[in-house]
Amino acid sequence: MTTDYQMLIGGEWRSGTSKERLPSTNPFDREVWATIQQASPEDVEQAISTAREAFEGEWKHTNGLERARLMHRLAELLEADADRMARLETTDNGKVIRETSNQMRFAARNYRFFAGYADKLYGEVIPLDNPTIFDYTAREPLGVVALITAWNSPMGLLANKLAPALAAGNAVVVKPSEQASATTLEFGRFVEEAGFPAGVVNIVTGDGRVGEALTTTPAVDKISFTGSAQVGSIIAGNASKNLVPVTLELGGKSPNIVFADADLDQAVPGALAGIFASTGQTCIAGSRLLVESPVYDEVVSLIAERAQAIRLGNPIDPATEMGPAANETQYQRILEYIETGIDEGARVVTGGEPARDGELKNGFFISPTVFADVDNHSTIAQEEIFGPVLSIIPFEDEEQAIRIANDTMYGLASGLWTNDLSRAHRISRQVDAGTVWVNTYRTAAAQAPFGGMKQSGYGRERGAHALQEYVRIKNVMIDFGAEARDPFSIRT
Ligand code: TXE
Repeated sequence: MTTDYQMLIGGEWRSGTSKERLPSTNPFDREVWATIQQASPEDVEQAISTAREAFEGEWKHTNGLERARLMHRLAELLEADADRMARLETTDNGKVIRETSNQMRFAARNYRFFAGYADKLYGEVIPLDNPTIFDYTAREPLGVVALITAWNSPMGLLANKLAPALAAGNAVVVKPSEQASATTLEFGRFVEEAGFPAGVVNIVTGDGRVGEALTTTPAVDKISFTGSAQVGSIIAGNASKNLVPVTLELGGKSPNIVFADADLDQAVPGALAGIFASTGQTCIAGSRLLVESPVYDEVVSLIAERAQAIRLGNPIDPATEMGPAANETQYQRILEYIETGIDEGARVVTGGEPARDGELKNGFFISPTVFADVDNHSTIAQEEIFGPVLSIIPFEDEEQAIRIANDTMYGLASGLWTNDLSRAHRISRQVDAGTVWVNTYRTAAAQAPFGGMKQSGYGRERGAHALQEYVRIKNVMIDFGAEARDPFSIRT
């Protein structure tokens, strides 16, 4: 029996007016287990206009303390149901349960973090040259915000956007990826149960056409998107026609740099976490491993040995370490990149093919793949594969490491393994990446800002900086001097 999910528009669960449905496939067994609605342009328009009504109505007058209370309640509901939600997400996108379980709790943590800001959106009092003018700033919500997410971490990506958007007092229309919409829709139930006014959070589903309808209209005040650089660029182009501001969290080709002085007992698991966690389907994947020549051979063989020992299996089993690719398109795409790597002359150290043994036979499984002696200018070192495929690249010294690290169009994350404190500081400042991890990788915190440089996007998520993406600044000047002014000269 398949579940037929509906959409949340204006506080009501509805089918789409087009009657079109899209299947949700479990990537472990390729069974269609649910269907989602393909929203029509009219459905999207309706969602935007109910969000507008909700914003202009009750929500605009809901104070920060009440918004915080609702957000804490939302976090509580998610925490209480985290195990079920994790199983659902694992069924939908194939991420291993140990990862989705943590992600649910981390998502809840983010709602709590931003709830703390809801009643602390202070402005500033600014002293001017003119002592009779009282000047202050106010941070106001933008209005209606469109939030578009990808399939790899639906609930995590949503929290990055929805938590600061609600804390700042906006109403939203959410569109999850057509490849994994279930948890976002279930989360809509928590929104209702928490007591948010109807229409503050709307959820529409469907493919890129729905995203397009949401991002080509002047009726939204802001767009926040996580997905590919290609679609990010289309959205920024469309939004620019209406001068709608955009926050973009796009892909990466992140360098993970191992120096010869590093503690390899930490660096090797760090490198594995960077590329094989979540089957490499994360924007922060450390997909290029740069290794200093004195330890190059040792690191290559340690990584190969550990990669071969990774336990592939049903992602719903807590013992499984790596699950399948999330969908057929992604599976084919990863295999094509592996072919390209081989054709371009990189050395396959391990993997390089689908994994089909035993219970893996029906899933989109690919063996953990390690390429060594990769040329940084080759396709597999430049393009985001979004799969369990590591490119290892040797380097001779710091200067060359930085040059290689920065030689891609992306700039999302980076890792650095060294016991030399000065070098850690030096390199951290020279790498073009929104996040630098030193002696750790894939570590996240609600308080720390996250986002890209170069074609990895712009704007920041998480941390206090994220609030800035969802407010507008107003400056107010009040003249309390009694004197009449010269109307023909600017007053300073
Ligand atoms: O992403 P898309 P896909 C990268 C990764 C992956 C590739 C493709 O390399 O292999 O992107 O994944 C909506 N206007 N990342 O195809 O197409 C779409 O419905 C507006 C990196 O899933 O970018 C979905 O909700 N919206 C990334 C969302 O955009 C449109 C995470 C993302 O889809 C649209 C995922 C349009 N014209 C993939 N077309 C990361 N930053 O972590 C599609 N969408």
